[in-house]
Amino acid sequence: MRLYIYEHCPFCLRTRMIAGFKNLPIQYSIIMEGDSETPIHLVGKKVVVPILQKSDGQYMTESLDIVKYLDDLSPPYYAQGEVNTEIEAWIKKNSSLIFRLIVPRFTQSDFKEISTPEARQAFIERETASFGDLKQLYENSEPDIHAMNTSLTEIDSLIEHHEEMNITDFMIFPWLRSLSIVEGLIFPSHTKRYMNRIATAAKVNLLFDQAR
Ligand SMILES: N[C@@H](CCC(=O)N[C@@H](CS)C(=O)NCC(=O)O)C(=O)O
Repeated sequence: MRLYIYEHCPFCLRTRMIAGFKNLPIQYSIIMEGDSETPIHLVGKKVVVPILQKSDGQYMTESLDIVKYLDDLSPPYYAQGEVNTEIEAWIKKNSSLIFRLIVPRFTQSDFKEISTPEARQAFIERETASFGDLKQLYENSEPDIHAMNTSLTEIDSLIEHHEEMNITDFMIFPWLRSLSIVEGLIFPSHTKRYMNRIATAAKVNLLFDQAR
C-alpha cells in the first residue's frame, strides 16, 4: 500500500498515525505543493491529500475513512469508539485560532512538499487565498499566542482524563503536533507528555525543532 501525503498536513497525519501504531508496511509518497497532475493521474481528478493506494490498486481519499479502513484490516485496533465530545468541542472552538497560528509558519518551514521555490510559492498562494496576507498574520501572532496558551490549559485537563487510545487521538493529536511549530506556546505537562507518547507510538515527528 502507498500513502500520498504532505508532511505538514494534519489530515495526512491521521493516516500516518494509524500506519505507525499498527506497523503497517506502507510506502509514502510526498506530493509537491502545486502538483495537481499526480492526483489527477492517480484518481482522475484534483483531490486533496491524503490518498491511499490499497493493495488491490484502488484509491481511497478522506483521512478518517482511510484510518478506519487501515484499522479494520487486523487487530489490535486503535481507532474505535466515539470521539470525546469535550475534546471535539475544544477543537471546534479553537480551529480558526489554530489555523491562524500554524499556516504562516508552515509556509516558512522545511517540509519536503515545499522543498523547491516553485512548490513553496504554490503553497503560499494556496494558503493566501484562504487566510489572506500570511506575513501580516505571522507578525500579528502575539494575541493569538496568548489566547492559545489559555486554550492549552483547558485541553490539558481533558487530556489528563483521556486514557485509552481511541478515535479521539486521531482528532486531537494532529492539531497539537501542528501547534508544536509555534514558538511561544506553553504546552502544559499532561499535554506535553501526551504529545511525546503519541508521536513515539505513531513514529511521527513533532515540530518543536522548527518552531518560529
Ligand atoms: N477532508 C479531507 C481534508 C484534507 C485536506 O484538506 N488536505 C489538504 C492539505 S492539509 C490538501 O490536500 N489541500 C490541497 C489543495 O487544496 O489543493 C481529509 O480529511 O482527508
